[in-house]
Amino acid sequence: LFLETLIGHPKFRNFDYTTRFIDETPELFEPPARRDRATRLLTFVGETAVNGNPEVEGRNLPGSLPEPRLPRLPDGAPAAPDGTKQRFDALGQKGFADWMLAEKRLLLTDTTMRDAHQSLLATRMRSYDMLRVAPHYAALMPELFSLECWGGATFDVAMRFLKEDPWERLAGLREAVPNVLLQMLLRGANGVGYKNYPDNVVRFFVAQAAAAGIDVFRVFDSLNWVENMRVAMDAVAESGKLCEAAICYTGDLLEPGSKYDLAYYVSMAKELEAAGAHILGIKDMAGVCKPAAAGRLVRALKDEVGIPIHFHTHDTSAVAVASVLAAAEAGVDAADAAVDSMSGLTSQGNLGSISEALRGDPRDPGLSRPALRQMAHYWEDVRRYYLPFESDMRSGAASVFEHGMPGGQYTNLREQARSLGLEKHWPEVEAAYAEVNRLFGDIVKVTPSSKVVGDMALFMVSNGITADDVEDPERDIAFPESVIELFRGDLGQPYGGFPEALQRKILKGETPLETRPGATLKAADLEAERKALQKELGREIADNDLASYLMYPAVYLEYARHRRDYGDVSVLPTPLFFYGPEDGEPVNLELERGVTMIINYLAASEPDEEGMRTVFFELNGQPRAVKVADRH
Ligand code: 3PY
Ligand code: ZN
Repeated sequence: LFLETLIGHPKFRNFDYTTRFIDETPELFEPPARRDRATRLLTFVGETAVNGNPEVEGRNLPGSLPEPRLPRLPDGAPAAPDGTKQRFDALGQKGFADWMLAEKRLLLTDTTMRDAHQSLLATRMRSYDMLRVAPHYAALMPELFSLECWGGATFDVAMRFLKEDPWERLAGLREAVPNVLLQMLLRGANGVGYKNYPDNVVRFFVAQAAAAGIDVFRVFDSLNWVENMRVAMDAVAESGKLCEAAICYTGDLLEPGSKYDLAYYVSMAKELEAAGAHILGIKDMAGVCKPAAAGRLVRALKDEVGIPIHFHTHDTSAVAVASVLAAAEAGVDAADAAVDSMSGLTSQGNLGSISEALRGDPRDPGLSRPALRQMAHYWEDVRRYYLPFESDMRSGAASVFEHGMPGGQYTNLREQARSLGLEKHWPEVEAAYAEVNRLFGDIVKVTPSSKVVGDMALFMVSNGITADDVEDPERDIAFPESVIELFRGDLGQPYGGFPEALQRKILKGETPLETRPGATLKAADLEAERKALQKELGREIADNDLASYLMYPAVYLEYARHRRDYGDVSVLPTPLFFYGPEDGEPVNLELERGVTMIINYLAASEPDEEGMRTVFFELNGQPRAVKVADRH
């Protein structure tokens, strides 16, 4: 049958020609490491043609995917007019912070390339779609304060699921956007991971990120424990970049008797200022900072601290734009938003709408209306590629004021619940999340503490365990490992401490840590780690690779093996990467600047006795084939 398909194909009417090329391409049968770059990529494409990309298996798939509408670059306009990057380079840390304070405009950060897709699309946005539009940002949006484009969950997901190098993404963005500050989210002592790392690993990571192009580091701690932020904050300050230290907003400061009240936030903000922050972040990761609370908080902080303030919120309840406008009214210096078509729901408030709401106002952010519109078109088209990762949420939901789940966690936890067969029990999971928060003593919930609360909520719902059972000293419970670690102090100390009775029950006699974990974690021997990795992979290990490995050893090794076998798959357009090739639709790939190749998928054979299929392509007009194991 496959011969018929092949012979029938217009490109392959000459049968001699097709048989000869198999003899002429012995590299097909060589081990992956020795294959040339084109063959490795073709093997990956062949894999998706035969087996599909496991990342989208069993999910909703999009229909036809037209080319995205890229913004138009006006003829003769500068490619990158001076922006905040040039200003920062000229003024330095303190001078730049003073400029922010003096600036009338509301400065806006676009989170589309980090938090927006982390919160809407399970962090699956590929570098390809970011790098394509990056030069348009440089040309058309130089008035932005920053592009949040790195850190948070993107680091892990890039390697684990997208099989691409987060450092190459950053280098590409830096090169394409030389005029706007690039911003990342750093989880303090947890780096871009889910646990506390040794101090020297955190320092090493920050130094690499600064060298690779990050200008603004938003640093937070998942329990708002300033002690756990200092190492990262110092490392940022020493790197010469901007340290934006964030207080994580939780609960409702307007509610009488709230554990996290105005005095709490003001005191934490002063600690962060004294610890050397250049900018103060208000990180409302769940989107529970109501407009009136945002106004009150910003006014109080403007009175009490002397550094600029940057407000971050989520639109989970649909109130984000109102909160941003209230913060702007109260004098906040900068705020976060996402391009229209990537805003709303668990993402940030709408960049275009915030800009319009303030047009003509003294706080007008000064962004170009046509540029915003074109960006919205681009991301609208690109978003369709990621349909399999969309959550089922249709509207904002005020239930967030009860559970307080971070926007970046909501869709992930929902997905986890689905995989455990608990989709129908989602309202119970939300309720359990709120119960667990109460049991844990009303803690700050943001990565990784939010993950622990989520683990416990799923554990309770799937095992039918109630809050009373958890608190009952007579009832033995096999707590999830992450819960034991939290109560052991592995993530640090929560404000007000852990509830003692529950801590005793969870730790079963083990003594909890009360000091900063980084103070006792053994320093990593960086050069020994590098040597071991070099041996394992049989190649030189650069600082960036080492930093990835130190954050995620197993994920990095798996990624490195994928890269060795298939090459740099980030050059593949997203539809090809997720959904495989379309018959007779040549695809133009840019392997690196000036090096392109055109691949045209033709056909795949039936499996042979060993279950291998031969996949036939044209590569730059020449026939090529690769062998792929059929996994079905
Ligand atoms: C992250 O840490 O990834 C977050 O987005 C927290 O809000
Ligand atoms: Zn966020």
